[in-house]
Amino acid sequence: MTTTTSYVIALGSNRRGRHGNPEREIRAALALLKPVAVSPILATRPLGPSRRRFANAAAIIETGDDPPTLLVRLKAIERAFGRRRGQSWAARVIDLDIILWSGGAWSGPQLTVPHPHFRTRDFVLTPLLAITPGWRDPISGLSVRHLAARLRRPQ
Ligand code: PH2
Ligand code: MG
Ligand code: MG
Repeated sequence: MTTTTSYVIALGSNRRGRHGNPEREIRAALALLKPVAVSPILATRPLGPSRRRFANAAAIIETGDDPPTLLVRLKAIERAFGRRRGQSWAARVIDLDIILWSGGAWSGPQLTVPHPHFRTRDFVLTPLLAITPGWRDPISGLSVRHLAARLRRPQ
């Protein structure tokens, strides 16, 4: 028997690669991930030191992989797209982050799920809102819809 697990993946790019501009890089990565749901691809302002605008999207995938196994696969795709390691906030051809999974919370040496910062990142929550508004963050107990509304509320 194989058990299927659902994952929410965030995709980001702010550098051209062999597939073309950031939007094309996202489309090429989506083709490999074979998602069951995909958000629109948005142009977003960079958070952090990189000056180039990003293309961002989110997707739901279903797989038998556990989180560390999926992470290895995502990193292999990042490498194949020409991503260099070790410069975590530099411009990148593709960034594939595990945001949520159907198994609740996961913590290991390389990986924490839910993604520790997704609750405060508009470029993650806005695409998520398009595909999984009702998905509940297992840590805060709040839905994606609620987290997005909270982030947008004026302070
Ligand atoms: N990713 C980062 C840092 N800043 N800004 C935007 N708009 N989109 C991203 O995907 C992004 C970012 C680190 O992973
Ligand atoms: Mg990443
Ligand atoms: Mg990232």
